[in-house]
Amino acid sequence: MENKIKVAIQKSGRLSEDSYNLLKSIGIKFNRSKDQLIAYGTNYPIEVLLTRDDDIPTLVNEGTCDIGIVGKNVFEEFKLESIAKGNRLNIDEIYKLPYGSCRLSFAVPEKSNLNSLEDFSGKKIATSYPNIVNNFLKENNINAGCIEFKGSVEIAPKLGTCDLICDLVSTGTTLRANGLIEAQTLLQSTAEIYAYRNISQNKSDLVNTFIERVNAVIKASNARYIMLHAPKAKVEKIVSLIPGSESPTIIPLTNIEDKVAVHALCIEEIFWETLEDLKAEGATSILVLPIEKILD
Ligand code: PRT
Ligand code: ZN
Repeated sequence: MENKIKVAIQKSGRLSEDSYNLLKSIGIKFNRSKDQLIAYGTNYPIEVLLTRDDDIPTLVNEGTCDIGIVGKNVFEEFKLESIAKGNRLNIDEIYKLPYGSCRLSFAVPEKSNLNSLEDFSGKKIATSYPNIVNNFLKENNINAGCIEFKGSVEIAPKLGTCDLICDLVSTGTTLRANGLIEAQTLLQSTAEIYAYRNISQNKSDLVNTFIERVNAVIKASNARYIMLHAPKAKVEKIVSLIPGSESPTIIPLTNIEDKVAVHALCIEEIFWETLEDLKAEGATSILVLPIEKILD
């Protein structure tokens, strides 16, 4: 049996660069195939398939790939379509990533009188996510029709094809440019790691190591190591101001009787205001260092 994991990521699009960088950040080095569609790990038993994002859930669900990185929006649509068709789901969501964030929302023309969900009854909704939308309408007892669009959903109301749309929104600029107002949100999405449910034992160890490494890098990305000198009388107060720190190390200082060094790992971001508060309590020589990896 092949002792190598296969990972599918988006070839070119909004998630490509972040996904490729994530693989590099966990220490994997690659050689690309001649056609550039597969990248072979040179120092980890891994093959990375570069593909359209829409194909990723199917590749993982069928076990062609062991892991896939794709937006939750794409996965949810695949899941609901599979359920509607009575197809078996062999794919699990295993890790939420901090990129690709967007939301799937209804949007209505500025000059419409569609003010609440109830007003959508009897209307036509253009979307690339018919299964998510139909499921939402059903759950909310709204009787509206869906028209499937593969792209450029935002122009559909102007063309008179629909009354409102349901599409991904990030900054909201595209909606505004098309005279649309965001209404109800159906789904919050980010890129996520999905895995094949029936992974063989020899591969599952490799997948676990892969996820542990991802977790180590992602946890570290917000974390900081803080070092400072604190007056002995103020140690308790100063430690209480350090955000998300677990049991800081207190070290005596050579030749300085009334101060100690405090070292702490902070798993939360440290803002300037916190540093200013620490200083106000008497902390000196404050150093904040980035962290590359955290293994628990
Ligand atoms: O070619 P392939 O099929 O692989 O790519 P694609 O064209 O289907 O997808 P792509 O690369 O556009 O997006 C990949 C994934 O990025 C999506 O499935 C989401 O999970 C995520 N993502 C994050 C977004 C956005 N933000 C986003 N803003 N995907 C699309 N958009 C579009 C949206 O559809 C709308 O047209 O951007 C426009 C809105 O953006 P704002 O900033 O104007 O609101
Ligand atoms: Zn796509």
